[in-house]
Amino acid sequence: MVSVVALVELTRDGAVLTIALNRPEVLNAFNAELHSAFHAALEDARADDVRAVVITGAGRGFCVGQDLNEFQTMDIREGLRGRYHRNVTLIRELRKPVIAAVNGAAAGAGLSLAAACDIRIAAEGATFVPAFINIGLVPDSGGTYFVQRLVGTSRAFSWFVSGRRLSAQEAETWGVVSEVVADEELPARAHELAQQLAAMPTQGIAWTKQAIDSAENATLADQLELEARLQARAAQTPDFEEGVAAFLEKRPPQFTGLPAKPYHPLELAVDDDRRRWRLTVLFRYLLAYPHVYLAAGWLLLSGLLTLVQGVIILIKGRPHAGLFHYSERALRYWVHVNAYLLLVADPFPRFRGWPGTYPVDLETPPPGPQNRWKTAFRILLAIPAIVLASVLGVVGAVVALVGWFAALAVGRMPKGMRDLGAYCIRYQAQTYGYLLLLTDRYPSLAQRAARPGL
Ligand code: LHQ
Repeated sequence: MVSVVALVELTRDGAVLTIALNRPEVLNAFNAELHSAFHAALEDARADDVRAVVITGAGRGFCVGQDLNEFQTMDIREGLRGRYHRNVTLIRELRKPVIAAVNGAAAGAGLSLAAACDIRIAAEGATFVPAFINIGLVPDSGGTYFVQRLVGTSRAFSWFVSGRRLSAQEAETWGVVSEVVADEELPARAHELAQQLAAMPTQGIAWTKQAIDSAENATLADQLELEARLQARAAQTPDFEEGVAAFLEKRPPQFTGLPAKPYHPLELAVDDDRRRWRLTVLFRYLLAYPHVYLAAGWLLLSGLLTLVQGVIILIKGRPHAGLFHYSERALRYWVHVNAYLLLVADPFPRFRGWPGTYPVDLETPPPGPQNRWKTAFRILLAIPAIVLASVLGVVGAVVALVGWFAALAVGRMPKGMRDLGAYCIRYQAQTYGYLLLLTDRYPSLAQRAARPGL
């Protein structure tokens, strides 16, 4: 199936989505319109049934970065933030492998784009040009971040300041690309690789991506913890079950890429080991103070924006993706903060509500269609859930108070208390998520079975 979304050509084959930048007359240089179309395509790539993504260029170029004809009229800093940064971030956040099939010149921010992908394969005729310095600019769009990781500090510096055009063969020798194929074979090879990856356990790939991204700047202790947390989640997926069963039965596995089946689209993932640092337990309420205010303010703001979202859903039948992700992160941040406050987890939370950054995390669905009736009467419908969530809020606070003494005494949170605290947060999060129009599924008292051992 092929569809044309403005300046980006999308091709879908099974679980593989191919995104081809489509301004061949300027080697796919980015202008505002191409950025928007590319962003929309990356949003499409978030869909659960897309399990691998290929990014390539139409015509003889991959992407040559900023369209130099548009330069004069753009606010550079805002242009970078509003266009390039959000797309590069989205690629890193995609919970599936992203392959850059570099078919021709990758220059400037086009080189950064290729470097931001998980895997790069190149056509023999492809070239890699850190064009920035040639026009007196510095690398941007993550160029220094990703290229330094690929080739090392010294080589990255020499390359960037020389502006030298690298051939595909050189790029392979340097480790910029993992494979070089004949020009005419690139699309087929990229597709074959994407199909192979799409048939693998997608959740496991997503968490591998997350762990590798975090590795560079983590301490060994933190990285070991992250690996353990992610492994605990991976072991809950149907693909783990299938992988082990297939191995024991000596047959090839049939992976689905599905996450552990949630009872509810907004599910709490608890990967906490119940160890508590007594010092921060002692001052927990004080330490959590700034977070609590910020989380409440952010949720309130999201609540106001939900009025707009409600109108959008009533008109279009589905939420606006940007507003959805804003509220989603506000709610996730609230979950992290409450888990910290109620001693359901121990590390000091980060301020941004990013997924996978806290042992008690909120799993969320991608923005999907929602029932208009349930949207129109959401507040009325939610009243029983709000009452129950308030009761559970009090229960959680009482449990945390008792747990506070226990954690101070033994340096661990008793399992029952931790689980009950998590249960209260989970129901409250589902209620807020229902109110914030993240899902039209009613909050559920049933929850998926806890994994033994935690
Ligand atoms: C182009 C471009 C181009 C327009 C080729 N724009 N037309 C972002 C935002 C905000 C602030 C600052 O920074 C950034 C990041 C950046 O990306 S800055 C870096 C911008 N990119 C460049 O400086 C690359 C400029 N291009 C080149 O150096 C060459 O085109 C390379 C070496 C990539 C390829 O060379 P050739 O294979 O010889 O192709 P060509 O030069 O003949 O280009 C083909 C056509 O594409 C040509 O148009 P024409 O009408 O003459 O056929 C070029 O004008 C056009 N084109 N790059 N960035």
